[in-house]
Amino acid sequence: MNLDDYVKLYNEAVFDTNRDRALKVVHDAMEQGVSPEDVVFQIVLPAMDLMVDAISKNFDANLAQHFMTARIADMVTAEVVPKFKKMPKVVGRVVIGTAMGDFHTLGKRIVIGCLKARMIDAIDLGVNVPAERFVDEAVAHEAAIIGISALMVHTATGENGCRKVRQILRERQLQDKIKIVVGGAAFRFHPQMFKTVGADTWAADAVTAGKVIENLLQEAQP
Ligand code: B12
Repeated sequence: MNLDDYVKLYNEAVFDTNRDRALKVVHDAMEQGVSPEDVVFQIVLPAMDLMVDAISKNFDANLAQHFMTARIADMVTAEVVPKFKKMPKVVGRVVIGTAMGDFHTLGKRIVIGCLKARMIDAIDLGVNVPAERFVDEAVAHEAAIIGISALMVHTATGENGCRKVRQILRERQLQDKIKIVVGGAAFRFHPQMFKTVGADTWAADAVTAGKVIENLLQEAQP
């Protein structure tokens, strides 16, 4: 079998939400000489892209499929990346959590899977995160980006969410050092809303989040 065969088998497995089969495909591929780098960049990340297209453009995938694709990507990259010939440089660090008052977790978890697959160190702050904690944790972990997930209009636009994080960054004169990226259903329903709540940018889905955050991190580097 060649790389294309493994790509096909892996895509089938994640679309079937079959974690064990997906992991077996990866293990078989590596036993047959596919490099760990090709596993991540030719198999796992393109499968995430396919899934996002399936869910957002063609509407022929569901939430469970999306979720499992990201979870499997997270597992595979955790196992395979340490086997890279040259350890890829971590692109940067992000702290990410769900806004105060918001307990929705799925979107954030998927985003974290995608970030890790892109060698971005993502620290999960959990749900219902107070604004001060976003900033304190970003400073403590020297993260260049705060990611805020908000699924409800009031947690996206309310005084205890992104607006307050922005205010604290301003008060502590951290605006140039730490950027804010937002996402979640509330922002998907109103794509310009990130500006009114004081975020630097936003992303509509986890794959785009990975790309947007990677670009921001690269810009932030001296
Ligand atoms: C599943 C769900 C729940 C589950 C949550 C389970 C869990 N563990 O997460 C349960 C049942 C618990 C729940 C509870 C509630 N929910 Co609810 N829920 C949903 C639902 C159906 C799907 C959300 C979801 O997981 N989507 C799938 C993920 C993958 O998508 P996503 O979150 O958008 O994330 C993607 C992107 O947005 C982006 N992204 C996400 N986060 C981030 C962060 C960053 C930094 C970036 C860059 C990108 C990014 O990437 C993700 C992956 O591609 C939505 C409807 C909807 N259309 O979104 C309602 C919805 C969000 N819920 C809603 C409401 C009202 C509630 C409740 C108040 C209901 C109630 N009366 O109790 C409670 C609130 C609880 C609370 N305080 O948080 C409303 C909000 C309405 C509004 N206008 O504000 C919605 C929109 C449903 C509706 N149409 O009314 N909910």
